[in-house]
Amino acid sequence: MKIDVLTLFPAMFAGPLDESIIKRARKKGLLDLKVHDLRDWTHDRHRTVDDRPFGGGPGMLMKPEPIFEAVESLRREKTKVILLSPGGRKFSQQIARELAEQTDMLLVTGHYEGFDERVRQALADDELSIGDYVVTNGALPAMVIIDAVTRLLPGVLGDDESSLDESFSRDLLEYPHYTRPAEFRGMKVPEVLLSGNHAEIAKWRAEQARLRTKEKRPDLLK
Ligand code: 4FV
Repeated sequence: MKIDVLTLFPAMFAGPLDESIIKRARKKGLLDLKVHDLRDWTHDRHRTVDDRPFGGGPGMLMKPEPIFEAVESLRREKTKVILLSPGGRKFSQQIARELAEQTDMLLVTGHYEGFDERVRQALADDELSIGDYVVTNGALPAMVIIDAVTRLLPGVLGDDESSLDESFSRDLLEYPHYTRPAEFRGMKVPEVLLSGNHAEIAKWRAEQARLRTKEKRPDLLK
């Protein structure tokens, strides 16, 4: 998969996407990630990307021109242009699975009070929000989406890492997990997990996932 990111903070991407599973996916060529500085598509001495809102009001807005020029120069035939903003579809594991089918994405990240509306109208194929709260810019939302999608790409997770039986894979929270020691500070691992009876273990795990979801996230059961 090819992912391009348009941002005012390219340095924020150094680190989180250079470790562990994502680093390995990039090395194996399963993810071709490029981060682009929006200011590279400005032409004035101050490399201006923002301006005051028409009609007044607090803060600044992202100007359309640099974003249009950047997207039009980075976009390829199959590119899905995705805007990151609080007004977008609420990102979820289902959407992560959906995006993992794509071959080519361009993530446009915001800053200040957001985008000039014409960016949304004329450029965006989709708009995503990572949640109902406001962050300082779209870099972290973009990294969350890149991480959640990349780990679903075939060949990224090794055998010992699986996305099959995890939270939200069946709209249920995960069952409780335990590892050695079988007893820790008087806290024992449930007997069934030590029984070797895989049918019983599977039944217990399914029951636990359902109970835990009912208790903590009943909205998922609807
Ligand atoms: C956001 C979110 C988000 C809004 C103003 C950046 C900020 C500034 N993006 N999911 N929640 N963006 O808060 O995606 O432009």
